[in-house]
Amino acid sequence: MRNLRFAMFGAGFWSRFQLAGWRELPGVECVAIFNRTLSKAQALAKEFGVPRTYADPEELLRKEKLDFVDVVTDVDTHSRYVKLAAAHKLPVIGQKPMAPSLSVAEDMVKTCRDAGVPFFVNENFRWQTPIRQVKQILASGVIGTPFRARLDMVSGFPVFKNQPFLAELEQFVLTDVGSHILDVARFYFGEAERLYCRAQRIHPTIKGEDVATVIMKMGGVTTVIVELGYAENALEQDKFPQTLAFIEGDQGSLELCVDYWIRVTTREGTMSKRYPPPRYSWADPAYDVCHASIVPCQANLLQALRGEGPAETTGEDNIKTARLVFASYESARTGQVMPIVGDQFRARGSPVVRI
Ligand code: 89Y
Repeated sequence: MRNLRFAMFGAGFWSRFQLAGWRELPGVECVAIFNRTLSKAQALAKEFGVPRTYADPEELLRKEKLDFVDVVTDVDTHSRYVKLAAAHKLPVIGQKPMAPSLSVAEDMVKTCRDAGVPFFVNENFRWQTPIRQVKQILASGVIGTPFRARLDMVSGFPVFKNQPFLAELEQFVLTDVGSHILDVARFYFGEAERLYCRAQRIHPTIKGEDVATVIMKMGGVTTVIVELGYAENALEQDKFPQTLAFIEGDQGSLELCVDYWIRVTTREGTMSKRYPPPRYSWADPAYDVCHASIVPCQANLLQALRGEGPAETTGEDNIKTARLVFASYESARTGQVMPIVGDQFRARGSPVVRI
């Protein structure tokens, strides 16, 4: 089996972990790194034994023989680099959130579709060990039809210390971690029909919102509440970066608790078991479950790149998550419920339904 050769675009916070994730997988190798600040690309290349670095993405694409490109840059540049890869007929993986607006995200998906180029999104939360286990339990039918669910990512973790660029985003929590949790909501409960969101800024010095609450009707039946928060207020237990869940079905209930415990309750009683993520030496222990999920996510994308099976997080699929993110902003701005109709949500001035 020939190694697939790729170039990584970007040498920031996530690049190191994604490169380490790729190294866990057989049959794939990074042959070049592009970064506008060349010294950052060089430092990363040295650490990971990547042979070549570039400060010009066009030069890289002209000189390297590649099978795909992995774009791990800031959100504002995703579109430019994804479209550049598409122009070179190269399959491309983009980072989440896909784009700074829905129209830009839709344009990226359309450009790749028109070019006949596969486009994937490195959306990894749904690949976390406990998140996948919950999916299996739901699919087993043991708790019956879920009628209500709460998914939480509420943390006191000093996220701006580790990822200072997050404090500069005009749109923060809904795009940063909201993209992940809304994607998990779709993974569990299907597509949303309508959505209401309230967003708040608690930190006085950051640009975007750090707290948001979204309520949706999903899959025709389930009321889903998503709670997001990086208020850095006093919490008895900080669970970063764990997603917690409480799901009520007509035959029982399920809880995804702190420290990866899953508790399933039916009329027979409660069963609990722990589903921790695998530990990788390269993962930052403060981000363990997130970093570990990079490996199965990239394994899934790699099998699709090899034509051996479908990818879950294609651009075509992830645009549905992006719609929920941007409908949330629209709802928070207008105070209105956003119907998510077919392929779009109805924006400004259209008829709305109040919950
Ligand atoms: O940037 C975010 C992500 O993708 O996962 C968690 C995070 O690091 C902070 O919200």
